[in-house]
Amino acid sequence: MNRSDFPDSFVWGSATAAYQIEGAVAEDGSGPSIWDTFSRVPGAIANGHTGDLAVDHYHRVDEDVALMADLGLEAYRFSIAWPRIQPEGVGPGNRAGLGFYRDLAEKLLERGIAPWATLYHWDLPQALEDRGGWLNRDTAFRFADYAALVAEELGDVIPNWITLNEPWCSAFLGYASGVHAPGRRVGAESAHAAHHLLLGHGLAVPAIRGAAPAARVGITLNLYSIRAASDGEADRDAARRVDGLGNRLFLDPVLRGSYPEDVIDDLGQREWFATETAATDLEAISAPIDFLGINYYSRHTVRAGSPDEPAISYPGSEFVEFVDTGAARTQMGWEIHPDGLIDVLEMAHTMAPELPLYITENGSAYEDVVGEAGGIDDAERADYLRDHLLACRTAIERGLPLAGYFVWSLMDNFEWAWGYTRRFGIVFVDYATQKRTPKASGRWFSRFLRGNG
Ligand code: IFM
Repeated sequence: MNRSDFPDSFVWGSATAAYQIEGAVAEDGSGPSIWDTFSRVPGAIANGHTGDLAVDHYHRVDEDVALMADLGLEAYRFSIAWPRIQPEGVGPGNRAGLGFYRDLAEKLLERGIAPWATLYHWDLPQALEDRGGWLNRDTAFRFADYAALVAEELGDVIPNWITLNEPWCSAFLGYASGVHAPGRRVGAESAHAAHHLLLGHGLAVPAIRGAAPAARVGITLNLYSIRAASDGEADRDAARRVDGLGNRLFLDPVLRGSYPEDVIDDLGQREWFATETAATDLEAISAPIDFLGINYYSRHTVRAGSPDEPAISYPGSEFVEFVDTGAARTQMGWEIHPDGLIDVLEMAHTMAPELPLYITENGSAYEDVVGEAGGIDDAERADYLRDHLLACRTAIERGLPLAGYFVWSLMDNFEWAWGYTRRFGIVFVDYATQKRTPKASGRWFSRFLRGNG
C-alpha cells in the first residue's frame, strides 16, 4: 500500500480534543466544564486523574504544531472548548479563548496544515449543566449561539467545522450509564439528551454558514459495525437494538429527517418524541451538511441476553450481550475488525449517496513500553493503522466517497474515565516531563505520508 493508491485530494490528518490535551482549565478566563466537575467525583476517573494539566497543549502550541509538520500531517482536527469561549455558556466571547484558537489555526495554516475544528467534544460549560444540561432543550439554542459566535470570529482561518463529536457518547455515557460527565443516570430519558444534541447540531449548521459563508460543515458520529451472533430471531433482534441505538438513532434524523420508530419504541419514548420532535425539529436536524465524519474503532457481535440479568446499561438494549468472538482486541478490549470500517461507510453512503465521508477518528490503545534507547516500538498500533488504511483503500476501490482519514490520536492524552491509563497517541507523552516522542507507529505513518510507507 502506498499513499499514491489514494486520491491526491485525500485529506490526511490526526485528531485530538480540548479537554484531553489542553490543560489550563482555569486560565485566561476559561470557565468550568462538566469534566472539571466530574473528574473530581471520587471514583469517577481511574486513579483520580483530571484534565487540569493534560498534556499542557495550551502552553505548547508551537511545539505541537511543529511536531505535526515534522510528521507530515496535512490536516489537524482539534476541538474548541466551549467554556474557554463562553465561561458561563452564554454571552460575549472571551477574547483570550478566541485568541488561543486563532493563534493555533494561524500556526497550522503557516505550516500548510488544514484546521478542522470540532465545536463540541463533550466539555459543556458547567453553568449550562446546572440548568439541566442536554436534557434541557434550551441548551440546543445556546449551542447554536456559541457556534455562530465562534464561526463569526474564526471563520476566516478555519475552513472545516464539525458541530458535535459522537453525540451518542454525550447522551448515553453522560446521562444513561453515567460513566462520563455529567455522570447522570436518567434511563430512557437520556434519549431526550440525544434529541437536544441533534437539535443543537441542526441549528448550528445554518448559524455557522450565516457567520462564515465559505465554511464546510458536518457532524461526527461514532458508528459500529454490528452483527448478530446467530441467525436466530432473538439474536437478530439484539443486533437490531444495538444498531438502532448506536447508529440509526443518529444517522436517520441527520441524513433522512426522521427517527427510527423501532428505536423510539424500544426506548418507550413514543409520546415524548411525538410532541417534542415536531416537524420543525427534524427539519432543523436534517439541515444539509457538507460531509459526514465517522469515528470507527470496532465491531460488535451481539446476542440476546437473559431478561433477569441486564448486561448493558443502555436503555432499550438492557438484555443484549456482547459476544467475545476470540478476535484480537486492543487494550480497551475493543475487537479489531478493519473491514467494519467499510461496513459503516456503506451504511452512511446508502442513506446519503452524494455525501463525502471522512474517517474523523480511528486508532488504538496499547500498553506502550519505552525501550532502553528511549524509543517506543508499538508494532501493534502500526499494524492496526495499516490494516485500517487498507480498509480505507478497499472502500475507495469499491466506489465509496471516502475523502479523508484522521488518526486518533496525535499524542497520548486524557482518555476520559480511564484517565491517563490508556494511550492512543502515535506520539508518546512522558507525563512527568511532557516530552513528546514519536512512536514507531507515528514514524511509520509519517513515512507513509511522505510516500515511503
Ligand atoms: O478518546 C476518545 C475520543 O475523545 C472520542 N472517540 C473515541 C476516543 C477513544 O476512546
